[in-house]
Amino acid sequence: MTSRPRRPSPRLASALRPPRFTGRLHDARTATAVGRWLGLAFAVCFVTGLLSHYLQQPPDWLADHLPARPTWGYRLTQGLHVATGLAAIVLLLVKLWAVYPRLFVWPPVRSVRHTLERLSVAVLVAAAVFQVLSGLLNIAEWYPWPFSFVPVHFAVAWIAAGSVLLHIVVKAPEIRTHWSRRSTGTLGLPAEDVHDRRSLLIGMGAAVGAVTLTTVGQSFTPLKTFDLLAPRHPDHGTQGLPVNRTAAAAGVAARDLGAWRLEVTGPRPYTLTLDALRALPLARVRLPIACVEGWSVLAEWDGVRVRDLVARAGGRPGHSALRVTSLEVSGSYRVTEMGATYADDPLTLLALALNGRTLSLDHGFPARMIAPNRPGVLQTKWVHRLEVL
Ligand SMILES: Nc1nc2c(c(=O)[nH]1)N[C@H]1C(S)=C(S)[C@@H](COP(=O)(O)O)O[C@H]1N2
Ligand SMILES: [Mo]
Repeated sequence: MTSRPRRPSPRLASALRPPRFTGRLHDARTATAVGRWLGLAFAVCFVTGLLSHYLQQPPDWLADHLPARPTWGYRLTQGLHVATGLAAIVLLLVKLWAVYPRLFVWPPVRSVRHTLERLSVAVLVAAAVFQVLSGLLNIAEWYPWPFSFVPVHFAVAWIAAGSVLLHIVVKAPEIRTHWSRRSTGTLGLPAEDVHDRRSLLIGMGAAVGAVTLTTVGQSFTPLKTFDLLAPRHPDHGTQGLPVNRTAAAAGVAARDLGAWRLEVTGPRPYTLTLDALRALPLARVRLPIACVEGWSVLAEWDGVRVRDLVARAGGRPGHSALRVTSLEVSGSYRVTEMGATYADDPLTLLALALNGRTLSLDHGFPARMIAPNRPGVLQTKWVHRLEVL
């Protein structure tokens, strides 16, 4: 004996039915076409992000071997990190648009395998959205969250990278089918689809181009005229250089600097007044400040070579690292460490002047660090103590 299953009323049934998507661009082919650009942007962003991370927080065994060359290295890699991250926002939106009808696939779970696949996509989407949004808010210096940006952005990068790899492996058959243009015929897709897809991709390219053109001038200064949307303009700031942390924000006031002395500790410790420092042999270097937030500017710096200060304190050339302490009252970059390659580099200065004039208070008066191929956060301002380690 079988009992007839109870049917829901027609109205309820139509309310429960998932929406139907008739647009033809919500398909695997579009997802592949957009996905390869998104994958490329994520790959560049991930690698440059790792570089930035290990330049800022190297493990002990690496700290004394970080490369101080090329001088523009960090400027390039961090410029790319922020540019590809911004481009990824556009690409991610198009990709999500192409695939979102799958959220309505019914029934939502079909098998263990299907469930796992959907969960992995959920993790991927969450991690990708988190990375581009947290990065965007970071360059705007807006932190509307209770955690600290750097460790969380770093950790989620691994989750994103892992889930992208998993996604590529799971989707490999579809990616292979749709990768090349030639597969069109074999799939028998109607011709108008090709044109629609091409229009979508051209629109996406134009949007990426517009975002890049209006922001990349913050680090790629030949395009600075078009830098309309980036949070920083390379020319806006005192002495021709933007200021991230002002003296006021750091709690450094001109009236406290009267008694300033540079203290250098090591086997032969000493202190120097500003006049004594100025009387030492000075060097002039052209080096960029390259902020982790993506902006960078080339400038001319005058100061005392750090290797000379280290040698005078009895440090071993090429082997001594430094701990640098700022007058700043509090803040994550009050005390920084400099590995031996930087400390020994002839271009690394304790700078006293910027673009031909004494450092302004906002740029770190009386003395600041400037070293080649280093993240801006480590170019410590308002230096007052060097410990030769
Ligand atoms: N003591 C101290 N130095 C610091 C900072 C800081 O917060 N405290 N900020 C750094 C950051 S994030 C950057 S990008 C550079 C910017 O230098 P500028 O303000 O002279 O352009 O200074 C660095 N030096
Ligand atoms: Mo910075």
